[in-house]
Amino acid sequence: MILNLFANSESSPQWREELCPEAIVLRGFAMPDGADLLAALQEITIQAPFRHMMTPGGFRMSVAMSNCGGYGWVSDHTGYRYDAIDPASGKTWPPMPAVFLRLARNAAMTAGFANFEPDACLINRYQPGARLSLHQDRNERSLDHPIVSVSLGLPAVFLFGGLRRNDQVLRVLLTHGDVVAWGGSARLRYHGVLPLKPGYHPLTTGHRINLTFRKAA
Ligand code: MD3
Ligand code: FE
Repeated sequence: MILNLFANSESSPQWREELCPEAIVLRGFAMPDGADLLAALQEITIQAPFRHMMTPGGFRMSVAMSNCGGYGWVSDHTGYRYDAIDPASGKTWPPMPAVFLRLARNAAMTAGFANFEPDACLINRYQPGARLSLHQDRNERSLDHPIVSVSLGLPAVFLFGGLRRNDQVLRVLLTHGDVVAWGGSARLRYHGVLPLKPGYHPLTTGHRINLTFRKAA
C-alpha cells in the first residue's frame, strides 16, 4: 500500500505559485536545463566577461553582469540603456543560445504569457554579499511584454513589492531551477534581492546566477 502524504492541499507541494495576479513562480521549472544553461553561459562569458557596472550616481554594482542576445542592458555614468554593442569589447553581444530561448518561451507560456520573443538576456552573477536594491524594470521600449527570470545555484531572498517604492514587500526564497514570470499589471512592481549568503552549490560553487529575459526593442 502507498500512503499519499500530500493528500490534503494544505501540505501539497505547490509547483506554481502566484505572488500576485500576473506574477508567477514556477518552482524547479529550469531544473532539467541547469547544467546545459551553465555550459552555454561559460561560452558567453568568454566573449562577454562578467563586469561590475557603474550606476549613473557613481556607485559600483555589487552584482557582476553580462548579456546575450540582440541587446544588452548597460549602466554607466550616462544612465541605464539597452545597447546592441558591448562597451567592453566594441562588438555585438553573444547570440542567445537555443537552450536559453526555448526555456524562456516555454516558461512564459506556462505562466500564461503567450508568444514571448525575448531579444535580450541580462545575466547577473551574485557573490556572497552581493545584492540588488529595490527597483523597477522600465528601460524596455514597450512594457506590454513580460519578463522571465531564471535562478541558478545558491538560493537568495527575493523582495517583491508593489507599484510604489514604499509599498510593503513580500520575501520569497528563490532556489536553483526556480523561474519567475511577470507582466501585465505586475510589470512595474518594485523588486530586489537581499545580500547573498555564502554557501556551496555543485553547479555554480560559491555563486548565484540569475538570467532575466526581456523584449528590449
Ligand atoms: C519584478 N534581477 O536584473 S528578477 C534584474 O534575481 C533583477 O537577479 C533579480 O531584478 C535577480 O532587473 C530579480 C526576479 C523577479 C521576480 C518577480 C518580479 C522580478 C520581478 C515581479 C514583479 C516585478
Ligand atoms: Fe529587476
